[in-house]
Amino acid sequence: MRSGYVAVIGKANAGKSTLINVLVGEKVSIVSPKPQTTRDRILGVLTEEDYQIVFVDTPGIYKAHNELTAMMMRTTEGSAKDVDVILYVVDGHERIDESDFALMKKYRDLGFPMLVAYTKTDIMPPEKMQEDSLLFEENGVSCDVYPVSARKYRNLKKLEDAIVSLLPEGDKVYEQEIVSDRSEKFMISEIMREKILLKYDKEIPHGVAIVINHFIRQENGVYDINLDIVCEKPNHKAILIGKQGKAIKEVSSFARQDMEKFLDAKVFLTTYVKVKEDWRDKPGLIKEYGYEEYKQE
Ligand SMILES: Nc1nc2c(ncn2[C@@H]2O[C@H](COP(=O)(O)OP(=O)(O)O)[C@@H](O)[C@H]2O)c(=O)[nH]1
Ligand SMILES: [Mg+2]
Repeated sequence: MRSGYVAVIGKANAGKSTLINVLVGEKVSIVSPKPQTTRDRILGVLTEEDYQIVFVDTPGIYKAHNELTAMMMRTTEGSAKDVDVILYVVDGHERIDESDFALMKKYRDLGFPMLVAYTKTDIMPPEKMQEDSLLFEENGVSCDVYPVSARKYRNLKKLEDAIVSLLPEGDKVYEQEIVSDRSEKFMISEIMREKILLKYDKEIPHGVAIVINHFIRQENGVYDINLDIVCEKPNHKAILIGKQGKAIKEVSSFARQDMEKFLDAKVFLTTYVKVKEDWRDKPGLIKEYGYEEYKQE
């Protein structure tokens, strides 16, 4: 039996969370086309007969501009420390530049075995990959690069096998049926945030936190969920709600449908929009909304 932790690192939006969800086979981390979708360190666990891979999803790497994003960066840094393998994810359809290579080298130099997943190959011309492979050589990044597509399930088994070959011998850390270290309640708040990321633009989704007030399964099996959508400014609240509440109704309905799929049960969802001025710069509020910097014990 082989088992171990694999930190999934890369720039914002590279496709880290999508890749983990597909490899684990269940949604453990939300996904959107916007950077800063993932705010926490989230574990996604893949268990097979003779191996267990514990993927460590991270907020990724980008420039922090408030206390929340600064904390997210520290979480990415901290998560990359106590692992067995680093899986560096690059978005193949974007231009790969020096900063990518600098990051890859930085993580390689930490001394962990490293693999590169070169993802989104489904939306790029095949010749780009050849050009990029020269760039990898020129920049002295000599670790194995696996071209994959999470969306089209391309080459994933090869990547998985390569990861397993780098894991140490050892027993499982998690029980067979566990796919994440997070609670149902956490995933419910994340699903709400995902739908907000998909629907609203600019700073609005990045300034949103979700607070679950009630999460109760009634005797008839229906979940009664009541949550607050906390935003940063009164004008954000107006946009979130929309004309005659149209926008919030729509986004809540999308969220409810996904929650029902996730819980495999009917959901009765009520949402309220609240304002907490600039909460992303207030450590007390950041903590109250459930965000904590990951630190090794
Ligand atoms: N076409 C395509 N899009 C992808 C693939 N993987 C991720 N994406 C998209 O890339 C965006 C960012 O993905 P996400 O997993 O949230 O990136 P993260 O910030 O690195 O975790 C989302 O819109 C995904 O749907 C892929 O293999 N192919
Ligand atoms: Mg992510």
